[in-house]
Amino acid sequence: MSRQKKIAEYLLDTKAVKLNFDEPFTYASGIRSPIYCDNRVLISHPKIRKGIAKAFIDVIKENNLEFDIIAGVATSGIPWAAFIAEELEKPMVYVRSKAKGHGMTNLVEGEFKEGDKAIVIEDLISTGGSSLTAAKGLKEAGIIVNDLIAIFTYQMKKTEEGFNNEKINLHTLSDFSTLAEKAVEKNYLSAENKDKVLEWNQDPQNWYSKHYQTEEIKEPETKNKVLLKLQKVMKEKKSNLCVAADLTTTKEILDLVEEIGDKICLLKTHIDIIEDFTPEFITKLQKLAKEKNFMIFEDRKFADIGNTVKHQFENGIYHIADWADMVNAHVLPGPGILEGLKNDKVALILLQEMSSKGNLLTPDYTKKAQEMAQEYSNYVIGFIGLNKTLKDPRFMLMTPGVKLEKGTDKLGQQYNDVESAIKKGTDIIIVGRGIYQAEDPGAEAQKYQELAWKTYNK
Ligand code: 5FU
Repeated sequence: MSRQKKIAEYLLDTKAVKLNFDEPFTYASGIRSPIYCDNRVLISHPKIRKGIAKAFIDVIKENNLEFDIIAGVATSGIPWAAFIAEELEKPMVYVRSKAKGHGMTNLVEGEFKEGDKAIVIEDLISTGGSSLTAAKGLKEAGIIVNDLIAIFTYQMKKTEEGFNNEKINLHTLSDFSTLAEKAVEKNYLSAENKDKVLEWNQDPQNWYSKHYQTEEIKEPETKNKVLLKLQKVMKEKKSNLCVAADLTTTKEILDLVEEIGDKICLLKTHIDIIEDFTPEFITKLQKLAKEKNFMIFEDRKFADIGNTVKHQFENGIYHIADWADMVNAHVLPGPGILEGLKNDKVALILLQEMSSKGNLLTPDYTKKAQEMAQEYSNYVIGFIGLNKTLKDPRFMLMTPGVKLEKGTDKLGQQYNDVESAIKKGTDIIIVGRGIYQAEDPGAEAQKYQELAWKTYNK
């Protein structure tokens, strides 16, 4: 068996790499993928560990790679670098792909001399970005880097280009296409799905929508009135921006709306986080909505049985049904929740996906939410989600977790940038902290509005 295949077998047998076409994985970036790789588990298998370390050494020997030191990329490359350095009785260093945020900011740890040649050891190449950052760190420290060896590569298009630009030879012990072949041989993957899986690395951003699109539905004869109004407002204001006004006093919210009201099609509220709520607040908000021509979306995320949500929607102190243009709901409780929220004036948005890390809304759940929306299309006008997997003009996709730059917060929120969110097919971006925490929320909202509308209409 070739080395590439043998290593692929190790990866599959230890479940370091998992393939799943039917229920793709979601990366931290929100990208959906049929492959998930966590090579860190490999170090727990002594025999396999030995086999992999030997494969690294074979690559070094077969290619007559010249070097003085072995450099592991922190953290996952470190154990492999250690096994190799130990076996070859050579010095070892390790290198961070980012400088430490505090204290001494050594990128390279261990002893070396300027002009030393290093072979860089890595466990996985996805885009190659972090490996190249590490290699650049070594070069900046005066170390010569000509070769990098990794256990596995996703064989993405831009990887090769990156390595060529840095003039570094990339050697890998195995790769995505060999692994897919081996997975078919071992019945982990059907031959039928292999080609679809292999398409992923050509266009990871759009792979999911391509394969999970349900049938495209033509323009329906009638549409929900709230949806028609929303589409009209969007066109009139050239805005597909929804601002999440997650502030906790009525004054702060009303002040914010004064500043950003002209730039948005939709204002999203969490009415139950307001400390000084009074019915007058609603009157003022509705007046502003009329003056500034935007609609109101109460992000209540109902999630109970029909009878309870009906009370939560219509009664209590908030009387949401009297003032919101739209509200949203989880489909977890089943169709009863949609029955409880049926309303001719207030439209419904269903959660098909969430932006938070580790959420449990699987592709299968998404599909069920879409089926329920189709069944209740008189009331349901859209989804909260990240990927337009249902192309049906009766529904709009609204995406939260958007900022000018990708990132995360400390409580699991995951941000996409405006362009990536819209490229995944969203109709409306929802922005909270990116706008209301800005120094000048009005100016910031304008930036988001212009960028989102331009990208949406490209
Ligand atoms: F359904 C969802 C979701 O999946 N993610 C979200 O972030 C809703 N949200 C809401 O969007 C959340 O409750 C906030 O009101 C808003 C995002 O705010 P941020 O400040 O832009 O993170």
